[in-house]
Amino acid sequence: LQDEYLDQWGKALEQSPLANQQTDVASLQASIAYHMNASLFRTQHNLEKVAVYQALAHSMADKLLLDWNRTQQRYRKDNPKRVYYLSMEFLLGRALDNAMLALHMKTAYQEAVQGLGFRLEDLLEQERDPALGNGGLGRLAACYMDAAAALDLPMWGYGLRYQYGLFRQSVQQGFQVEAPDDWLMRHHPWEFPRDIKYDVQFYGYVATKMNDKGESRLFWESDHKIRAVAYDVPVPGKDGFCGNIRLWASQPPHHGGFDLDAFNQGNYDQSIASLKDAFLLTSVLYPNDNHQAGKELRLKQEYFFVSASVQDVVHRFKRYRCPWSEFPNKVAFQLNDTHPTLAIPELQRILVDVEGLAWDDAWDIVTRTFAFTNHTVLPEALEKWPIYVMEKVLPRHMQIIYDLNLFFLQKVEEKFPGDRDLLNRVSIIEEASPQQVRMAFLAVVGSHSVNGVAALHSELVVKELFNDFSLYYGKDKFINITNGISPRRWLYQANPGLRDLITHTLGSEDWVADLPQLQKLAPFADNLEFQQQWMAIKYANKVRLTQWIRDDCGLTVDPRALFDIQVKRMHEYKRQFLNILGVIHRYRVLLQMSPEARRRVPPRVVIFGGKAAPGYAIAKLVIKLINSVADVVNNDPVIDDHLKVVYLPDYNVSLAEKIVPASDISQHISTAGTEASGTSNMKFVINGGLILGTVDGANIEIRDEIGEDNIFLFGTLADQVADIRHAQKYHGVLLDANLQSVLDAIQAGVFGDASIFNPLIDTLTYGGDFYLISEDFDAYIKRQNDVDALFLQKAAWAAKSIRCTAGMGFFSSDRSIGQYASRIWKVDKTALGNGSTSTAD
Ligand code: B1H
Repeated sequence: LQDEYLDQWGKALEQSPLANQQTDVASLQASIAYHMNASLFRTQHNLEKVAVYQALAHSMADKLLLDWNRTQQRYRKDNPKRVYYLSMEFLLGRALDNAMLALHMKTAYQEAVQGLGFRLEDLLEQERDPALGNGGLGRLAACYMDAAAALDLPMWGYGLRYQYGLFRQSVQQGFQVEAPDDWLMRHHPWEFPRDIKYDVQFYGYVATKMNDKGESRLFWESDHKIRAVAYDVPVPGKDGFCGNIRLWASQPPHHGGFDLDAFNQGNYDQSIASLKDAFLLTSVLYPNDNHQAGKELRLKQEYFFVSASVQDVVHRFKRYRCPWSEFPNKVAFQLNDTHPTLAIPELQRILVDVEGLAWDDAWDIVTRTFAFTNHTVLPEALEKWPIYVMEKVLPRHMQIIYDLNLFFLQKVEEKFPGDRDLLNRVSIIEEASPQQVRMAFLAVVGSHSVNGVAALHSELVVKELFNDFSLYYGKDKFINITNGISPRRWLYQANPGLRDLITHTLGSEDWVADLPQLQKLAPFADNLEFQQQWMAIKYANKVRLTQWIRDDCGLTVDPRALFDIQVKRMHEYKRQFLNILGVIHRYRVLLQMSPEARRRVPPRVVIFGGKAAPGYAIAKLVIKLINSVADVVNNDPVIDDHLKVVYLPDYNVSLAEKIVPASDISQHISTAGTEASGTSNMKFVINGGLILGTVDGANIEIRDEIGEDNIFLFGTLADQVADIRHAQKYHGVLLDANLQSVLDAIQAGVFGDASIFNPLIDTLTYGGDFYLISEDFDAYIKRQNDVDALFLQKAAWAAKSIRCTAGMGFFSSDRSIGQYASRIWKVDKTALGNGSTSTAD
């Protein structure tokens, strides 16, 4: 467009309602009423809460859109180095509350909707929680996008727009029942479809062809194409900054997927066959946490996602007509685990086959562009793809991987001559039957930096997963960046009571952007009046949770009891089984006590929540056991209020926002060395909840920050686990005596039909107690008794609670993202506000 017209567009926008949004209550009401009529095509004569929520969301989104456009326009002009966070999962949670708080408009909107006859709290509950992730890995991606937006860092997220998110869970007869999460069935005002499309191909064959320069090149051709279309999701930042997540949806490539010829011949199924293919591709998120299912459709999802994203980034890069050698100075790709690793051979393919670069030049660009975050050392979670599947779905990529591997192994051979065993160990191709591509090795070889997500985990990554690689590349390539959480969502938004007390005490809200300031709360830890205010907020949060428990489970619990919470995906390594076995032990001990003795034990409410992967039978059986125990304990008149067991169905981000601020104790009790980091541990502690945990993942750094006295740690250490397992193999498992009586009770039918629990009990005996439940049982029970004892000392408990929050400054996602920016991406966040970038570390 010529400059004069550009100017005219600018002026027109300035005159538009979008640029002239007022934030007084009457204007906000006007904007809500406008959207009710114009965007939703409804009137006030037929109103449901959900419609008012949608109108309100539109009104709020208008304000974000303006920021979005301004921010992205600035990047386009300044062309800074950009970061692309590639993740198969973004567990964003609800958007409206978050956006209103980020733009400081919640109070005004509250008043506005009140004047229109609604309570803001009720409207916020109308929003469906977009569940485009499984657990910690997906939520981390969301916290990182939030931090980048808050820091004005030019980072985009790329992901998939699954038609169905993580399944919705209900409990029937104590068993988990799954239903599809049809989150898009209702209009969702927080995504913006774009006219941006790329075709992605699968299958086909590789041929030799001449390119424009008369050189012979390999080309990958296929008739099987699916189109990726972009949906943008705004990420509210600070001071008018707004980030972006671009999610790809699959569509048929041409003519909307309709085959008119087939239709005319009466082949109706055939006429819409490609439509079905395209619909299926991004229809559903695979519901596995820390487990690879290895389905061909998943591989196609992964490639679809990275191909569209890489095409989009290459397209953006070419707009500026920079030489290819500049690519790593303008682009950083961060791989959120191995799921997007195909981006590495994909970029190599585009550079060599399509853009005509020499192999080595292309590879140099690729390896300077990619960095890889590993999130797990569990063998069942490490992605491997059979070569016969790869060759069929992605024939050219398979060739490229073979070549990369060959050149890599040649270099290893040069450095360590004659070590065939080593070559076998580091080969990207695993010589098993069938042969497999080790995606984690491909990610290491194609990246300039590899990081783990907590100190212990990063140590295990170097020592165990990638030991040979660290010898070859040197230690510097392998670093640690400890996970962080968004203080905005997990304290500011989720716990308004505590937020206000902190702000009042510290004199301003500056702590949100500078979390180490929380340390200034420490001097108040022993102040009685402050303790009372602090615990009153905790109590109010517990009351709020009891209401949810009543509504969701029909169970009444006493908010004065000790709230003991374990909410996370159901997995054997996370040991919810240990927790419920401990509950049974407590139940039996309470039954044996005199009424006087019982009254000296603080009453407890033990709360569980979390989904099991639909195919994970043992994890589902633990859910059943929890519910069976709850049935018995909650209805035992002798026990009365001394112990209650709650299983909250359909645990998700918005439920977490209600649960986390209400904990006295939360449990993070994975077998040492198995939980890479954990992030809910951080969320609980920052909200003044104490934790009972193992010496694992980020628990260790939390202890280091808040002090040994303010955390209940127990159990086997990571470096002892292998020996214990080894010993079990030879001598079998000698069950702890208390644990044995707990198992006896289950098998005697105290909690209903015992036979269904046999497979669960077998995991402790047959083949060894792999997760060391028996080994850790006694230490666990003793630590629980310490918790009881402390809970009776109100002031001592309150002081520890305050010290917990005070010590959590390190765990802001802003700190994590700052470290990624300086150590890996080489973008300097402080230089970005005025549009420039720096490559200095
Ligand atoms: C984590 C996963 C994961 N690690 C495979 N790995 C998946 C692996 O769909 N899959 O195939 C999905 C998820 N998730 C978690 O990442 C760790 O268990 C946590 O300890 C960690 O806090 C979190 C974020 O780093």
